[in-house]
Amino acid sequence: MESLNNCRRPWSLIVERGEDASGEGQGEICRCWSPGVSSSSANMALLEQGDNAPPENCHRLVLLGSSKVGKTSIVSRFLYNKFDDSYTPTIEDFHRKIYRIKGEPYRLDILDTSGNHPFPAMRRLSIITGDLFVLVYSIDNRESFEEVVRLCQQIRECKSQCLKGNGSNIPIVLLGNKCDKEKSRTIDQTEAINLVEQNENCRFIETSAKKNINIEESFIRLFEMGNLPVEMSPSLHRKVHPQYVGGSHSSSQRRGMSIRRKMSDACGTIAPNVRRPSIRTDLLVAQMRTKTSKSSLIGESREKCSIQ
Ligand SMILES: Nc1nc2c(ncn2[C@@H]2O[C@H](COP(=O)(O)OP(=O)(O)OP(=O)(O)O)[C@@H](O)[C@H]2O)c(=O)[nH]1
Ligand SMILES: [Mg+2]
Repeated sequence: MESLNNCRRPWSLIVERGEDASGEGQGEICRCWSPGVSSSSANMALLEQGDNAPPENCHRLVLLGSSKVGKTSIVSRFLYNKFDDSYTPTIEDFHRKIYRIKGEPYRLDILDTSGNHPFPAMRRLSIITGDLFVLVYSIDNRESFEEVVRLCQQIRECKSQCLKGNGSNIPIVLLGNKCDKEKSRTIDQTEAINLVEQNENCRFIETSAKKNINIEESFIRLFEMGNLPVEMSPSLHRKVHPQYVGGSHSSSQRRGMSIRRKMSDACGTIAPNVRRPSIRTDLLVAQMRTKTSKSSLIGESREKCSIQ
């Protein structure tokens, strides 16, 4: 991290966690710190706003798929615009991004699950608590495609039980990842298209986390399907340090921005050191949503949404 004294531009002093130091970072990263700005009540912390986001603005996105298909790499590309060639198995990773869009706070939680799913009950809990789903297979791995077929089915069944028939509306994007490995392709696009055609509110996109192909597009598509603001996408909001919402852009910064982003007041930050809510909290939230969705069938929903 740059030291305070060595830095020429005061607004660039704060390095957002996970920023790509190699310069590969996704366009402009906006630091809203400036010498005169303090964390006064007028300049309310973005993180606090996120904590107070109304339930309808809080969403959980869950990534599911076989091991090594690239789930973690997709999240890393989306949040940090980074890619790592090495492989570290995930047990479960939880990320939180807080936004302020058109003056309103939003919270996006991202649950990156394990492809090995050693605990089926955990996977079922992930499905119960998810609002939006990213199913990932690798275009060079047939078994991983068969797994997304099963997952699609499992999500629909599980959500239909919990939401009393509304499960088919849950937004799902199916990602055929590693499309940079065309020579090793074993899954034809038509197979994936057939699968999404059998499912309502389901879209298919081929991606490469490695080459950064269609990653942002996939998330934008998912946000649109879930009626979430598309400004949640990395190139459509300013990235700010967690503590600050205010601050201004330098004219050189504004020149580098896309017109769409100049027009938008949206900003967002990755919340540092966030812990996954406890299973009890997850279950309570799921139960609350079940109640809201079909208050007349509470008892039955509770019974059927059990974790097996
Ligand atoms: N060629 C290529 N390799 C990729 C791509 N995405 C991920 N990888 C590589 O594939 C391996 C597995 O990626 P991960 O993102 O860790 O896979 P995962 O699905 O999270 O795996 P689990 O955590 O075990 O479930 C890593 O070595 C990545 O570098 C891609 O788009 N193209
Ligand atoms: Mg992983």
